[in-house]
Amino acid sequence: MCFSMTKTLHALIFDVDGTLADTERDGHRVAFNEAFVALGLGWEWDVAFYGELLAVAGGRERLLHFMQRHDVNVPIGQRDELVKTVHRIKTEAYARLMREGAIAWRPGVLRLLEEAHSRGLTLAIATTTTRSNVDVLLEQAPVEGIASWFSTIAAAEDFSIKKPDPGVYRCVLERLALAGSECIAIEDSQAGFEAARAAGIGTVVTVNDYTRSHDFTGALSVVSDLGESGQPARHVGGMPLERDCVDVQQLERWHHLLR
Ligand code: XBP
Ligand code: MG
Repeated sequence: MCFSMTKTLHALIFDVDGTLADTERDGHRVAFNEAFVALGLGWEWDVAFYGELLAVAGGRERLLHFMQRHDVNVPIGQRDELVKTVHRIKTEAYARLMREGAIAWRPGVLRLLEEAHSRGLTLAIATTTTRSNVDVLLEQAPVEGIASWFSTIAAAEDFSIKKPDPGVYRCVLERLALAGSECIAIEDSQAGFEAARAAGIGTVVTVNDYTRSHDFTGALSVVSDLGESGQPARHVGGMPLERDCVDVQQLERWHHLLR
């Protein structure tokens, strides 16, 4: 008889921005631009330029980086205060955009969450965004009570250094009392993938327009999205996709093959 020490898959840990929904281009970017207008700053971040700024995780950090790298007429001593003001207005604008239904959930996310929840897998969120942004997204989900499905949500307020630092994933693992090897992370960006990997968590990546050129070497699998019935996911890299959609059985198989 053969005994093995293979670990069971216990939890799925989801990133938010770019993974649950394409919030960056039509959500965060638009909200920043609204704040710039409200404050008469005369700045506008277009879609391509915002893609470059996404190299810096976190809205406040991104804005400070922008001011440091570009010829903006704001004295250095006033920048931290301006970042706070812009971010407050931006966060309000983001919530309004979400309530207006500006952003749809990405294909297959709600399907996979429903399946995983019904099969008793632990669900969690690990994001660098502000907690209220997560709450408003979950409130707007077309599935009642979805927020209660998540055993823990770690957001910007819960750790000090943002992705690719593994702090947010370590925070989730500690709260769940699980090892990285018992979980799979679902991410969309290189920074997110590196954060999960550094916490010892195998990662499935769903790329988007901002992240498809990122380096995901070492990810369990890289796919176009999680796939819906009639709208199959496309395999991009890593372990092969053996069905039309990324479902719990496929995740368990990738997780098993990793060990
Ligand atoms: C993505 C981010 C976020 C948002 C902005 O995080 O970098 O910071 O762009 O949100 P993730 P805030 O993909 O890890 O969810 O302005 O609230 O920081
Ligand atoms: Mg992301």
